[in-house]
Amino acid sequence: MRNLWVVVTAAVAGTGCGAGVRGSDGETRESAGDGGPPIDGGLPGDGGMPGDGGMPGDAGDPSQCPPGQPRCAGVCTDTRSNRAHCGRCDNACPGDQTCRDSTCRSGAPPAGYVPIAAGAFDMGSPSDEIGREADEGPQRRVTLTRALRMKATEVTQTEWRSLMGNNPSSFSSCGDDCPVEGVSWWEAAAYTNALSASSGLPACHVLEGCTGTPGSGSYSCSQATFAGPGCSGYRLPTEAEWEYAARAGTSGGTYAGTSAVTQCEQPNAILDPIAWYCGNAGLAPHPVAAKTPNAFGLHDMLGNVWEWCADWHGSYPSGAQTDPVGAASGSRRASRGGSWVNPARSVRAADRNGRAPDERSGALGLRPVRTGL
Ligand SMILES: [Ca+2]
Ligand SMILES: [Ca+2]
Repeated sequence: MRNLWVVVTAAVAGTGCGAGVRGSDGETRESAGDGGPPIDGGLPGDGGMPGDGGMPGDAGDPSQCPPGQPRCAGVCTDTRSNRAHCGRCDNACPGDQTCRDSTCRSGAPPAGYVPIAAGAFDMGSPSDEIGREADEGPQRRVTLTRALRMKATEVTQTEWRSLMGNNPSSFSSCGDDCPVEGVSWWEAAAYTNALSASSGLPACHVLEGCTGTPGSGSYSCSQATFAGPGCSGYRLPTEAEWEYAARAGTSGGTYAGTSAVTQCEQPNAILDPIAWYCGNAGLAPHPVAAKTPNAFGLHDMLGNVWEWCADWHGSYPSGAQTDPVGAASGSRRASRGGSWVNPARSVRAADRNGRAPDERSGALGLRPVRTGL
């Protein structure tokens, strides 16, 4: 891992604007990162509503329950609102969730996260989009059936440190409000699991065979199982969720339009207001949230640092999909959005990159999501 990191760092230092390193998969490795603006500081844990907790009380004659109230653990239970038996007897709501209308729901929304309604969009890019690469197609209709909350900014160095106790960032001198980077996919997934644990929520990325400490530079695992977008804890977004969020209802190269140029040309009227990339970042990440957010209130979805997604990086199927979670297996994990070192062609909503899960880069960080509003 260390060797990989060194290689990546060297590549970043040596390539400069627009340059790339050809990866083993033939895709240009957009090896670098960039940074973003500041902060919402606080930990996302939502502290939570206590829920109704109480037992449903006994309904008198033990052989008779009111209509619509099954007997759970021997007690007639209104499963529409009982958080220990929500919707059915064997469904207990986790941590800070309550049961409303037979469904476990989040209590107070986590600070620093923005709501994103369920919906449908055209995922990928049309064949004539400027800067397009083959893995962005075929463009197809994707429906997301679950509302989400997504962190408004990349996870900052302060946020990582306060939860994980270290700072793996190679640009630590950038400051507390700069995005954490230098994290492998395993470490990004472990961070979201730690967030979930801090809120009493289940781990959404079940990691096995792990050694080392996340953020230490040597953490790695042998296997990860994704609990899927129905998981109630914090997690990495799927590629579909990430792109849906990045587009925020738009269909061009970026949420501010499509850049007419593909490299680091300056000025760039499309990218300069919204993204740190090779044309304006000075070969370094920047504090999060300094650039104009998209219509969902998300900063630095494009540029600053790449963001790990839950999916394996694989080929898109043709035909419409609902709640896709990517390829069933693979060797590289998806990352999205481009970074401080990348050219304009990589700083697009549809652009994809794949990296080995052990890879670390000063241009690669993360942004968690959580299902439900
Ligand atoms: Ca980013
Ligand atoms: Ca790409």
